[in-house]
Amino acid sequence: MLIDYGWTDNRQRDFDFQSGYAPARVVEQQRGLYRVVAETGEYAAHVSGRLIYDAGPGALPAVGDWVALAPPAGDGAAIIHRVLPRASAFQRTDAAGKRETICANLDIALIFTALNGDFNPRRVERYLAVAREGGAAPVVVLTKADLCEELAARCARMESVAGGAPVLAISALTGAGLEQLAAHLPPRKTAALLGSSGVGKSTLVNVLAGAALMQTRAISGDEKRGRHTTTHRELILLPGGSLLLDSPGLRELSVAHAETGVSATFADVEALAASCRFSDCSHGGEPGCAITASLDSGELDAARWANYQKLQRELAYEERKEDHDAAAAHKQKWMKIAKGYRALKKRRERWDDD
Ligand SMILES: Nc1nc2c(ncn2[C@@H]2O[C@H](COP(=O)(O)OP(=O)(O)O)[C@@H](O)[C@H]2O)c(=O)[nH]1
Ligand SMILES: [Mg+2]
Ligand SMILES: [Zn+2]
Repeated sequence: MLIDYGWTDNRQRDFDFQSGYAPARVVEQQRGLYRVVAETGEYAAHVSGRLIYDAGPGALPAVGDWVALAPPAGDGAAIIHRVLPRASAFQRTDAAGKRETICANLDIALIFTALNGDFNPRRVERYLAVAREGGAAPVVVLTKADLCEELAARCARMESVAGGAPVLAISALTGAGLEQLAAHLPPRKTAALLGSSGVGKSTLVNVLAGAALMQTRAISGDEKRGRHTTTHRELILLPGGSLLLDSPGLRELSVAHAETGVSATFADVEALAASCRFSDCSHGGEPGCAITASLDSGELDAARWANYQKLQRELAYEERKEDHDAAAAHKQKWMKIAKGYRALKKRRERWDDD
């Protein structure tokens, strides 16, 4: 059972069975409540108080995590005592500035974008950066091929930004491309589904699963409305043996910390920039600027260059913000210490006076 969920010989060898805990994988999370799959079955689970107390930033369990579990005694919930080392993870910073893991142990990131409407290579570049940062191998999935009349041109445009990641066109409606997609989803490997709402992620999950597992957006006037969802689950074991992760949190991934991912996604642009005559070239028309030359010749797409600059600005903004936050926290800490010291000194003076 656990092998179906991606448990490997290496993990088996490294797991501390002496601890009395059992290995399990998190398949769903809703706030503090988890569902996990262990060798002996599926359980509702809580995180132990000790783990909550000890957990560093992003260290609490997330969907896809392997954990050390105390199975339930009687009808109670199981308890998660430890999170096993992650092979990869998608994280974000919440509104309060705290790091949070959205999902873990992903092998593949399926990056969805629809072939109709607002077909947008810039958004895909963003997702490519996030996927690479998270340690998952990206596969670009172009959906709703049945609604697209310029399939070959759009595929070629995507390929030009994908940096070697496979690009596949599919239709959940006609079944086109599904076999090619299945070839990228090997058994026991976990693939996260990235992409804006409405591009057809849940529809694809249902088609691949052969069941209405995920709620899909109802078309207005659809008489079938209200009967789609049977079970909600974020990590889904497909009949073909691969695992798909369709978590709501994945919609909120930002490029904020994805410095390495951005570099990998724009390796061509960074190589060009490195070949400018001046090492501090601002690419604003200096002599010997390789970027300007490539933009002029059309070798570098202006929109791609603009997106690279935009993502760099976002990274820089995030860095400055964090420096600012860290400086503020540092100052506050010292002010508190200084205040405590002054209060202590005052009390001492009073004692001295007595
Ligand atoms: N024509 C067409 N429509 C699709 C296809 N896949 C999904 N849709 C429709 O797109 C809408 C959004 O799909 P959904 O799976 O809910 O998107 P999600 O938000 O990414 O999960 C629904 O109305 C689907 O019926 C497709 O391959 N072709
Ligand atoms: Mg959906
Ligand atoms: Zn330059």
